Amino acid sequence: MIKSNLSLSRRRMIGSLAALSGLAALPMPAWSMGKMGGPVRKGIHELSGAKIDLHIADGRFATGGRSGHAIAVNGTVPGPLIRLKEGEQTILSVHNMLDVDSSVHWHGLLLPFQFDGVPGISFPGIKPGERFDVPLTPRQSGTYWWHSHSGLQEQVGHYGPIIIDPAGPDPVQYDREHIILLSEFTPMHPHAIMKKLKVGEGYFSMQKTSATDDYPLSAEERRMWGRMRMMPTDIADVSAPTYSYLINGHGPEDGLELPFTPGERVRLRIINGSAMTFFNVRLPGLSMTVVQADGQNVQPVEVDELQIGVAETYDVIVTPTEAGAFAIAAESMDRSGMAQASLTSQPGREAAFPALRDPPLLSMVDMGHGSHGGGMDHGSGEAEAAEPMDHGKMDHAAMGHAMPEAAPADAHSGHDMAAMDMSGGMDMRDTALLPASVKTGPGIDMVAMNPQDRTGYPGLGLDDVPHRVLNYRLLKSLEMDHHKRAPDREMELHLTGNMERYMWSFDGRKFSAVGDDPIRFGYDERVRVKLVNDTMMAHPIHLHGMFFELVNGQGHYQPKKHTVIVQPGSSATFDVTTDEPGDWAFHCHLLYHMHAGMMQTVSVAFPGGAA
Ligand SMILES: [Cu+2]
Repeated sequence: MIKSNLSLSRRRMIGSLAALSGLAALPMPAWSMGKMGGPVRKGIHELSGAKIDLHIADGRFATGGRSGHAIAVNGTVPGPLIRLKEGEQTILSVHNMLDVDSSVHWHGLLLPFQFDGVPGISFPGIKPGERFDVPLTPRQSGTYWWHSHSGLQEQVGHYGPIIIDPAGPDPVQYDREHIILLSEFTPMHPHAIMKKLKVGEGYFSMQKTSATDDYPLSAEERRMWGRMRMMPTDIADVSAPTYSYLINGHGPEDGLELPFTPGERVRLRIINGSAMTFFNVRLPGLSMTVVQADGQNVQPVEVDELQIGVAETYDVIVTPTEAGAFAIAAESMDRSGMAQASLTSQPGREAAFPALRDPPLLSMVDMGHGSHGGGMDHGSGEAEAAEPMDHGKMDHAAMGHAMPEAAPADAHSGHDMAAMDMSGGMDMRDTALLPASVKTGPGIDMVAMNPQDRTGYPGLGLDDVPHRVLNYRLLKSLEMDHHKRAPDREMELHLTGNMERYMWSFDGRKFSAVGDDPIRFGYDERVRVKLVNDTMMAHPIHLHGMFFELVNGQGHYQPKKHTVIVQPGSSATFDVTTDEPGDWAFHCHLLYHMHAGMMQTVSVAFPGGAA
């Protein structure tokens, strides 16, 4: 679907660059100015048609006894659902009624780069009181979303869903649909959060280990983590004591109900629009059939739970046959809180929500000591994802000795810890292991010793649950890619950081638009990009403007994605055809990581231009 109109629209797009730029930043009429500081409504109002107006303004948001400043779009958090049809043109007219610059990025949409909405990379931003028009003819379909790319506005409500209905019949059959837009609310100002993160990485962590807690760690394991000045509970930078987790703007106390009629196939369009939170999504008593990932149709795969990284989307089908109320439970990955709603056949009947499960622990595999199979093979049964780029570096013997499924959680850390200790200590920061392209310095406090592909890992804490969980290797594109090209070249990019100083970067280089040295691609190159995560956190890495295909062992059925989670201390690899010219953002979608510098510009040459 994406391929069909590509060359035509690209030519049209380039030809009309100059004409279109005249639409940008027209002054707004005086009557539409002024602050909308009133209470923010919750929920999702649908907009469609040839012209869609979005008004960005200040407001006050409240849920569960918490209230504070928010940025609402058209008066709601989330902002409106933008519902479009593939092939039908619309104009998205963005009005900035804030007293600071703003922007809208259309996450996952294919469009000319100057409308992609990233200040400093694709356009200058929208000044207070000004308007920015985006002409868009969708050349794709599926579930997407939009959000601010200015400062930290995304944290405070500036986001909303996008659905593009296909021009032809939808391969996904459903009787009813609901958007499940996951996000967070906090009354704390996002700049205060950023400041606290810089002061001390663990400021927000309420799950510290200590000698007296009841985590299943031995004294020796505690000493080991202590010597490394790290904590196996360092999972989320910001958690439930700070955040209320929301579904469609509703906190747990708001009792959001989503209706169904027994026997219906209900399509849930799950969007992780949060700033910092990975969620484990499940509906106890119902299985979920995953039919789409990041807006791209996949072959149906039935699971009981899935982990969704920040900025990812999954469409799932559930078919409740009995009347009643089912819990839609989206537990934060660190299990400090839950976003929840009831899928109910009777108004007023709330579901019974599951209790929060015990917090998971990081293991040595998360530190890049990939000598253990933990998580390598769960779910797929395939020993090796994925045509690794460099066979010489792969530890095949180790990979063959993968942990059996459902190994007890403490076996991971326990076994590895012992092995580590016997080796007589270790260098957690052996920069000799890094390629020359990585800049070493205080911005790097860890180097993965033996990073392995962990696309078969279902996500932290989900490798030992007693039911079926999604992982990337289970994703197969619905349609075969007949024209799959072998990569022309390969590149390796390291995700780097210093947890204590809250420094985050690509290849040890903090992003700054001023001194930017972009990643350059020629026009229509085919590049294999290996992302190596030298940190202990999972990073959801998002490429603007183009889909990439995840190298997950599915050959001609590699799933297309716009965001890939790179698990701690491991690697993930994608292939991309660089056929969308212009400057695009490429960054970690954890908002405060991006803000700290985990970002780069990807510059794709125009046809006939130099790389
Ligand atoms: Cu990150």
